[in-house]
Amino acid sequence: MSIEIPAGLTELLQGYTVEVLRQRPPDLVEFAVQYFTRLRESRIQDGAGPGVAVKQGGKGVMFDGEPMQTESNGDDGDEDDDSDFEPPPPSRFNRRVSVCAEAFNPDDDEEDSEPRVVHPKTDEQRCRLQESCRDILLFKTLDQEQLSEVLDAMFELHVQPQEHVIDQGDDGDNFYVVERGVYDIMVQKDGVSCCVGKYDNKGSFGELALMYNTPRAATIIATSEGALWGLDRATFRRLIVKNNAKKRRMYEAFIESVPLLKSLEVAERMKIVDVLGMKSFRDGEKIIQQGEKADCFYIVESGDVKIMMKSKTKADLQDNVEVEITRCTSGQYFGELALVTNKPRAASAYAVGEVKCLVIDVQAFERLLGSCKEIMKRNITHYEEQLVALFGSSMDLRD
Ligand code: 1OR
Ligand code: 1OR
Repeated sequence: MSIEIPAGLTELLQGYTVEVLRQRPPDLVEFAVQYFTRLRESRIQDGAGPGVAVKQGGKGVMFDGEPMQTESNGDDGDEDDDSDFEPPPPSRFNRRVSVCAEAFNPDDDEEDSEPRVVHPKTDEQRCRLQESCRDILLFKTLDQEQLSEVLDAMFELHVQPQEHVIDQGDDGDNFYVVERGVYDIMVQKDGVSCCVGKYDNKGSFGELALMYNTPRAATIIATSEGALWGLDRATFRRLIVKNNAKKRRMYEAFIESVPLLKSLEVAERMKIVDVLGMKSFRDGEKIIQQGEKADCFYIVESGDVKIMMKSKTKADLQDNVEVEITRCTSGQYFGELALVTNKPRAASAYAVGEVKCLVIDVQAFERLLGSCKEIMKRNITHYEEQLVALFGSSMDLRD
């Protein structure tokens, strides 16, 4: 008996498998529905007859990539593929109609020939944009050229109190950087909407749906008048997602070796890599200031970090004397205490020699490091013991 494999079956299943491996969707069946629906649509559009409407591209079978914003440029059908072009201003929070399992081969350079999205800006706008993006971790690992492409593509938006910038469950259209304003993060659980955090005049959101092709995971509501910078989905995927593939290669081995993260699954560790930023510090540079509000967490990649605390004794306080309490070296973390306790930074941190740190913002910390918190809390208990030993006081670091 011989079994005949229908023509195209292998490529068809291979295409789906490659996409699953690339995008790691949470629900394989749901993803299959999206993938094959998109495949059928692209076949109809191409006027292709029966067969497999997938394109052999780069290192795998790929869907045709999503067209960039030219799509909405209906009457302007003859753009030159290599030239920069100015897309029409994006409609305000226009929602995408459907989630599609668009392919992205991060190692494929083909997309470099796609037209760039450019929203012209005045010098004053550019200054504000640069200032808003200074601490955006997702941009920290881009090279100069990629960063300027991102900044060129960003567009300004103004929001009013109670305006929903993102609604949970929608498809992802843009990534947003906060210039000013306060935004509540609402997550619906069992039909009840809870505020799980906020962006207070800084930060960024909306990366998850664009990175993983998933519905929006939270609702973001402006609680004040505010200003945002948006980055369209196509540019985000072309530059940030491509860069994430590089980040995974660079940090995979290191992240695997970090004791704190040992208890996580590989996929969870990779999600940390996707959102982390890298910061370098010169010898003696202050990384954390005791008493300040905290918005991120650090893992030492190389170099040493000195943790210094202002002494509790009255005489020392007057002189503002800082005492070295410990050092962190490669693979160790610091800056978790304020995030776990919701208190100001308990100590200052300084670079000893050249230091490189991986940085994770507070929202990603909350979202991704939940299962590591127990380990951190155990270690915080040691801080408290040491505090008593060093200063003879039993200040409770958690209050
Ligand atoms: P997005 O594209 O899914 C909503 O659209 C955005 O809210 C999301 O990307 C994140 O950028 C942002 N869980 C999920 N998304 C969050 C969260 C969050 N916080 C901010 N966003 N959690 C809160 C962590 C403080 C976990 C809640 C269970
Ligand atoms: P943070 O967010 O409060 C300062 O910012 C960081 O220093 C803190 O998180 C910890 O990660 C780190 N007490 C308080 N903070 C400490 C301590 C510490 N050690 C490291 N950090 N100790 C007791 C105080 C005398 C421990 C001494 C070994």
